[in-house]
Amino acid sequence: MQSAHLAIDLGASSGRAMLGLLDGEPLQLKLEEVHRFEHHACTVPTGIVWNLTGIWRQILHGLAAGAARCKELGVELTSIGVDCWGVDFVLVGAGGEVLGLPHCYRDARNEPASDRVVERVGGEEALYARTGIQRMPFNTVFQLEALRAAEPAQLDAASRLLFLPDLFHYWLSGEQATERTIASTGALLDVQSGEWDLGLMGLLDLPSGILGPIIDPGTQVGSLRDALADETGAPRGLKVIAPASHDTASAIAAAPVTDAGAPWAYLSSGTWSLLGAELSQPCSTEAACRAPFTNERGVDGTIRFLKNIAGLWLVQELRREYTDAGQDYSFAKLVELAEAAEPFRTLINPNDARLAAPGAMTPRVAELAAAAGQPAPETPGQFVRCCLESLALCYAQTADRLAGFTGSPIERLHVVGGGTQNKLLNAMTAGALNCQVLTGPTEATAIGNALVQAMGCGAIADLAELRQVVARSEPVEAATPIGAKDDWRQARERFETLSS
Ligand code: LFR
Repeated sequence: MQSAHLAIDLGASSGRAMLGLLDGEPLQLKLEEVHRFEHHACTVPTGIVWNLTGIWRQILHGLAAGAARCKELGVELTSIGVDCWGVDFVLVGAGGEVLGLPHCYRDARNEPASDRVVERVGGEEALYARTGIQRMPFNTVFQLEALRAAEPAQLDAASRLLFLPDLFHYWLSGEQATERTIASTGALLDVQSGEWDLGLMGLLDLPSGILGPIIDPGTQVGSLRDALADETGAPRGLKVIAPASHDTASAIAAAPVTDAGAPWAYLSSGTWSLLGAELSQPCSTEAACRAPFTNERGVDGTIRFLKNIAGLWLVQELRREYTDAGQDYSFAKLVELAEAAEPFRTLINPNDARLAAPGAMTPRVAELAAAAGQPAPETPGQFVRCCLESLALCYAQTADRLAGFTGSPIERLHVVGGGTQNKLLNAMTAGALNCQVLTGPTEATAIGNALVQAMGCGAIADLAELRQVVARSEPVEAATPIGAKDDWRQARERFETLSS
């Protein structure tokens, strides 16, 4: 065995510990799930917060399970690294103490804060020109303003801002560092240099001293604290290596691209759908701001030029609403009902801001449909079909806009992540887009996480080799389109009248 890497992959409602075993000549990766858990954002009087110590406990369970599995296999655990959703953070004091619970990015307090920040910096385009980040109300720069308004004492006491994966790396190793891909989600970096935009902090009267050293993905943060090694049975001195700590960056790193020459795009599909291209230089023009596309940082100095699309969040919230009402549909059942429902009955703009907050989804979807003069969905199948078709059309629209920036039509879309299990959505995506749609790996985030750790250990040279390993290790399927080309064309014309 060449090496064994434990990828802790945190999603917005669940987390997993995945053991990545790297072996063979040429190298191949075998991935095993050793621990999985659910977690829930909690509503408290001050907003929606994450269950920080609950997640931490589960990370330790994952570490113990990974260590035990390695012993069983007779291999040495080489490293551990954490990836997580973007933008959310904690402030810590001089003694390393966490000053308050991290707020969930869907907290309503961010919206008005984002207006105040945009006004202060002279408009949305001025902010974009500096940071190259798509305006989303939850960007860390807006969350900091919301925090300043609601909990100013925290900012006064803060000595460091840590994004959630940075915090877990700190708790694992005792060392504080900020990883670049996760930092880039916050709209706090200078788009050109990839370093903190200290001028922006000044402009917003935010203390720039809370921004610490930035490290690149694959950098060792430190070694596992002895007390944790003893508690979990993990080897003493285990390397704690920052992967691409932003989950989307890890997922895109694991796109199984072997001929990078042909124009390809990616769709990281899960709670969110992130569709874009990999660029070598940022693109922060006014047109990119309007599109809008974001310039997040990726592995090996790449730029993730992508758009945030609502994603399977819509279906997850529908499901939660039905469950709360006593109708217990599995995700697979909802997709099956959608498949049987009438095509193209109702289309919505999946990115409408009214759909972003947690809560009952059916009234909001019905409201959007009514406003657009369309029949409101009535059955679960109709609601889910409406969401999936609207997502596929939004993917097609975004791919076309993307081609306008990259200068050549997309020939191939790599769909990666948990959303690839939704075969109906894959088929709709292939129907709506005019290019080849390849799906897999499903576990892209954990694979990217583990392999960037391997890069950090010197087992893999660079991103190109990393992707060769993925392509060798994981099956990739071509999606078969559903629906007639003409129907998709007409639906797309309808969709264009709805979306911004
Ligand atoms: C996906 C993701 C997106 C980010 C959103 C909020 O899980 O990380 O990339 O925009 O969550 O953090």
